[in-house]
Amino acid sequence: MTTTDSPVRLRAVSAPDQPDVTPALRELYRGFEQELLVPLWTEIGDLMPAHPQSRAVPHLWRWENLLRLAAQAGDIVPVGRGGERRAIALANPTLGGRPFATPTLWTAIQYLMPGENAPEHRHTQHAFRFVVEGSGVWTVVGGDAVPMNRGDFLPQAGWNWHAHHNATSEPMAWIDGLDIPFQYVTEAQFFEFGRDEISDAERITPERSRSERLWAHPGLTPIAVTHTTPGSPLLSYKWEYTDRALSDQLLLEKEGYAGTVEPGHAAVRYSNPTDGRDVLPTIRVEVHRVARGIETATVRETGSSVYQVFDGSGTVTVGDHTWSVTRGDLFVVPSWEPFSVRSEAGITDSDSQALDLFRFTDAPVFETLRLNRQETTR
Ligand code: 1HN
Repeated sequence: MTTTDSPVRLRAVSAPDQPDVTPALRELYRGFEQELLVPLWTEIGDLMPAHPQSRAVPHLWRWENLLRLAAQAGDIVPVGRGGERRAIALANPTLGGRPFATPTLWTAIQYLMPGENAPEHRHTQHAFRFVVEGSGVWTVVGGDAVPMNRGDFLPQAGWNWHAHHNATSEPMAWIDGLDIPFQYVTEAQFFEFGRDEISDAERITPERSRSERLWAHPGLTPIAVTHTTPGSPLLSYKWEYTDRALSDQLLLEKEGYAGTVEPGHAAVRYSNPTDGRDVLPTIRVEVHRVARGIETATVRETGSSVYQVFDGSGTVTVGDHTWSVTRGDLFVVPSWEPFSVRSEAGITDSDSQALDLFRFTDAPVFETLRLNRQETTR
């Protein structure tokens, strides 16, 4: 390789912490370029920052815009083999136009028209669906048809066969979260096409999936069932349970008992019923309820998050950005950016509408690698 072809480009610069720029130094640098060598004294800053400096930036996507564009795509773009899904990903403005919401997390709005089927496939990427509004689609995971309704959270660990079908006369939208950007770095991904059509026996519309009938009984594990694949065997966490867990935390707080994160701020994490750990190996998922008029502490953490407003409205501050947010809006909190929330104050005392935030993060990866750090800054 000649020096001019080398991807290594070294510039001799005059700086207090750099060697004097002499003909000998220039020749040394050409030698490094030719041998594909990079000396530490020209590179260290950005590789070992004193604190995390995310390549991503805080950003907000408005649900009304996503929904409008997804509906347009519904009219124009067919769903089928090839693209596989009518999923439209959020691209963080500083990640080079790639469909990455954060350096580790993918987020998309997916849209399925009446009667449509998204064909079966499987991949090593861990995924979930969350429904902010609408119903009528069943996702079929390993032959188990799982209904999707407002507030339901559907984890979908890697390597499970899955397809979706809209059994109604209305289009439906939801969000998908996956660890695609993280797995892209690992270079350990696999993907396989399944059948083009699921069987009639699977194109059913039960109110509860088989997985829920087996696993969705609090504190009760079926004795004869061993679950060995990664992630949760429970394929849907219905909103009714999430809602009750959050409202009970706030009621208990009023009665003088512990349980909330801080006054007026209830939160739950979706867990795997077989071991109590995160629902997916690489993704943690939580729902936070911030009571009317409450402002949370400002927290920063290593690792990134994506939030979707499930209900209510308020103001969120991420680093230097402050946004008013309302139902469906999505925003990103990059690593180590300070984050706080203020829910809208009630107009009357009887106004009970809290701000409900759905959140997912890459925390399980950071905890496994012992890279998790958290700081309350105010
Ligand atoms: C996928 O399989 C789904 O199954 C959604 O709904 C989004 C984005 C990239 C690759 C596969 C789904 C996806 C995806």
